[in-house]
Amino acid sequence: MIKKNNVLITGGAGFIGSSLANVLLPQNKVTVIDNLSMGDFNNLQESANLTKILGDVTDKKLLTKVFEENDFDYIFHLAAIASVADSVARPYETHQVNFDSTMMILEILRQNKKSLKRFVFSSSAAVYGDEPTLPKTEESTIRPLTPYAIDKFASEKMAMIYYNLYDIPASATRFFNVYGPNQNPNSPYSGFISILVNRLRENTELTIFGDGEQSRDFVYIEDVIQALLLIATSNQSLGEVYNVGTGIKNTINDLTKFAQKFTDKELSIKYDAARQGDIKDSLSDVSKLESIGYKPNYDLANGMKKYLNYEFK
Ligand code: UD2
Repeated sequence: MIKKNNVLITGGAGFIGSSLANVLLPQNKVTVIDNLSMGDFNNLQESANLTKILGDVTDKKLLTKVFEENDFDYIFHLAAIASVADSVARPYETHQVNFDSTMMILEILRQNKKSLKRFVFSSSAAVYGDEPTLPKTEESTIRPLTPYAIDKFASEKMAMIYYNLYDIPASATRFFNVYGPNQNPNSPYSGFISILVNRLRENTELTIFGDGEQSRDFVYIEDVIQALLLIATSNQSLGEVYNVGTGIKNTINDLTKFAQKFTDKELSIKYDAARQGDIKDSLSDVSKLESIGYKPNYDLANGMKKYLNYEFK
């Protein structure tokens, strides 16, 4: 567990960042940087331990100042433009956020890492692309198909190189499909589950792209926080990258049926053409993460029950 430390969370007002901040805040000083493109400072608990910075991770002047004024023990670099499709539409702009910001932070740390214990970079299962062998281990073929996936892969590799060459203590995660409270449903590229829950709440039409038989490894936010904390604190994880999932896959159709049954609501559903570049199936092998103590506590049914109870309380 991380206690009495100074922690920086980029993207700390977003879904994963704010969930992590809220777990760390009671016992740590937490600085959050966020440009509120998807995040919301209201996701964060009020706390004397919290410093909120409204700003962009591509702003070198701002980052330099933040690092001059603070001595961080842990850095979780979660800020990103997390939309694959957006990276296809705006490859250069997303590259600046998804790669250049990582490089900039690593470079600041190379010049003065102070008392840094760990830099954790958030990568994505997108790096595996459409290579069909399942489940994905960290050694599986990497076949990035979009600027997003390339930037994530390049960032995680760069972090590992900064560990090997310059002794910056770095680790990386490859998130599968994360879901839970405070995930913003308002972008067309928001996570499917956040959109589904929003449609149930507002009683509006849900669009399923493709036949709905595509499957994903959906991992509940609490298990993701467990993984982030383990990766940040384990000695074994230095210079290593980890899949973060559950090792179980579910289809979009099954998930939709489950959510309707659980909430006793019937949705109007429109089936539309599959999204360009959509992956048919995605599934993680989490044995590497398990080797440092990870034990997912939520399968999809339990995670959805908790999430839906929270949303419909
Ligand atoms: C997830 C990540 C993405 C990247 C990728 C790696 C999220 C939000 N996105 O993309 O950042 O890491 O994995 O492979 O976690 N869908 C619908 N209707 C909707 C929205 C989505 O049918 O309104 C479908 C979508 O076409 C896809 C599935 O639901 O087949 C899951 O979509 P997603 O956007 O939640 O996540 P994914 O796997 O495309």
